[in-house]
Amino acid sequence: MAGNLIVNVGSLGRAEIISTLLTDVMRITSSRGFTTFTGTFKGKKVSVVAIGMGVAMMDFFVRETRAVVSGPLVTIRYGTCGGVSTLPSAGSVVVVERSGLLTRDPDAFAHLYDGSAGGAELTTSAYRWSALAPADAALTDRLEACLKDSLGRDGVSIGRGVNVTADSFYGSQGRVDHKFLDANATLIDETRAHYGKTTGQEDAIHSMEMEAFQLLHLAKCATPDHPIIAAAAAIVVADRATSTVIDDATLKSLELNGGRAVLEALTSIEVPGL
Ligand code: R1P
Ligand code: URA
Repeated sequence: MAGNLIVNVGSLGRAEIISTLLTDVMRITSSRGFTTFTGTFKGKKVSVVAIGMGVAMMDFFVRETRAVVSGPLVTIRYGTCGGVSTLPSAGSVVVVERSGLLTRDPDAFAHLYDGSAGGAELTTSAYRWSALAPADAALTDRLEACLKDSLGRDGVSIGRGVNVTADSFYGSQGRVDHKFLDANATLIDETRAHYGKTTGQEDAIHSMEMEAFQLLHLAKCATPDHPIIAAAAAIVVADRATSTVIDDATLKSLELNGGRAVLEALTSIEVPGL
């Protein structure tokens, strides 16, 4: 059974690495495909849950965890992402201040359904950008401070900014695949321009991944008697402008040391009712 303090990650490997920092660990895998490690960190009960990928899995995680945990739920996403800013590079960690959701509009491609349009170009954007959902401010400040403390001393750069959660790793993250019509060759630039305009900051977006928006959005939709306090950070595994990627040893070190910082943040935040 999960505790009130939860680290959620995508991959089982990352959850296993972070769970080595807990004592008295119990491991459970559910039929949903989630693996939960529950143990103790600095005297507090903490769970680390591997939830898989995408908005739908985050939705399952938040709603089904909420259903079985009483009292405030405090959760930090520690994921990986692509770097889409001029600032963070592969190997840095980005703290998510706010996140938008980038979705593909399937109806923009509906003219292809009867087979007569061939490879016709679209005349309008086939993508939509949501308003930005904010992370919990106090937990985010704590998370940033803990990451700087743990990783900053190894020279890892810690950025902070807007994240974009995409509904796909491919089309909606601007990966051009000539085997599909995705109308996405300029999508990253359009996304930068869109959030640049709505935030008034030219270089507002830092990261692109697939879950953080749903976590922050649902936390804000939680009813007052069932509060959810949520924050997120992500390791930049690939810089989209330069195609630089980090190696496996660097990733594992960022998972372990960043994971320690996430556990520090979760267990040191004061939450009324906990
Ligand atoms: C895509 O490879 C996956 O990596 C990122 C994305 O959000 C998506 O889930 O996060 P995780 O490494 O936490 O899974
Ligand atoms: N995860 C994503 O969703 N996108 C990336 O580019 C890297 C990791």
